[in-house]
Amino acid sequence: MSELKRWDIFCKIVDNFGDIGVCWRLARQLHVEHGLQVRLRIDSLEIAQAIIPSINILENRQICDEISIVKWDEFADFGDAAEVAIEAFSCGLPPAYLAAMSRQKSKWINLEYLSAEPWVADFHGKPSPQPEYGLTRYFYFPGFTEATGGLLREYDILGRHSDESRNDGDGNALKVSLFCYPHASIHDLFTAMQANNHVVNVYVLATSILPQIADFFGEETITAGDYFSSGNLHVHVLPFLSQADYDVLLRDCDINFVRGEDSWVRAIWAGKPFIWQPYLQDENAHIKKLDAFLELFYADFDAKEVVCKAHFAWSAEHMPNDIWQNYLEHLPALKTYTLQQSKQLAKQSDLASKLVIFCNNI
Ligand code: TRH
Repeated sequence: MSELKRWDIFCKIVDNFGDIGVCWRLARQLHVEHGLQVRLRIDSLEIAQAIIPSINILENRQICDEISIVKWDEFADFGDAAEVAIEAFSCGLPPAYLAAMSRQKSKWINLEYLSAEPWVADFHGKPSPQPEYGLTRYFYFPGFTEATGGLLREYDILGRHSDESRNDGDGNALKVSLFCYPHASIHDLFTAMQANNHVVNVYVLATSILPQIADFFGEETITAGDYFSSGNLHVHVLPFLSQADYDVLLRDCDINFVRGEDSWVRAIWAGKPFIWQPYLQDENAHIKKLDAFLELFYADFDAKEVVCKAHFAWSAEHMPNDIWQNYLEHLPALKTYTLQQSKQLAKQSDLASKLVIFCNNI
């Protein structure tokens, strides 16, 4: 049980949905599984609404699913600081709030981005004194080993697998979900799928890739609910789902294309083969992240090269026919291996539980 009851999470939405996706998941888990009072301070309620549909964008203070949501802008009145302040992804805490933290002697955590790179274990938990405020800022690194801050995972995640299966006619057809960045070569992937022997149902989530999908099928625009087919490729355009419904889709598909941070972790918990596209970074830092993850996750997989080739091709904005075909040939073995890895990782303590212990100990 945590002695520290009041927690504030500060979230600045850089772009996309990863920042708020992670913060919302963490906020809910700290409340539901650890009984904490959580206040989530967000700079853009409009973008957050995609992840928290019950948000009223006109209300600066509100409660959604038992989490207090506060709009964070230059007019915000911070009042008292919480006992623990989580600064998500080095978003920077406002000076007025830091002054309140200083009076309150709050704990200050900087939640970092997830990476499987080995250096993470050395930096996780390191203090950085901030004499100006008489506080210490701690770096909290999520990660894939016990020496890191762990992965976000609800306590019952592996028990959520359902028997329900998405049925679109052909029971033998492969089911693939597609969530990727607009620079990915959807054209290559669809061309490979179209010509392949396997019938494929692709579930495209309505995001910024819709123009590329429209382009492939020679359409002006497309929208959620649309369906297109060509050769063995069948494309179903789905609306942007709730996090819970997206999890169901991931569990239900045979292969999941995921990206960024949170959908990547959810694909792991879904226990199904997946292809991860890291968020583009300067100096190819994202390729180092990809490499480190592939080395760690597929270390004991016989056909590791096949999976690596598919990942590197996808991140290099290609998906040649032969790479896709080869990937599919190893799908049964990959399915068994991915589930086994998912169960293995789930044996480690989860991020929220480790974070609570960490904060109570510093
Ligand atoms: O949106 P992202 O690309 O976010 C990225 C990364 O987090 C990256 O590390 C960060 O630097 C950058 O943003 C600013 O991908 P990610 O992390 O997978 O977040 C997507 C969230 O959206 C995740 O919580 C799952 C959720 N989601 C849904 O709820 N419904 C959907 O239909 C889909 C496709 C996603």
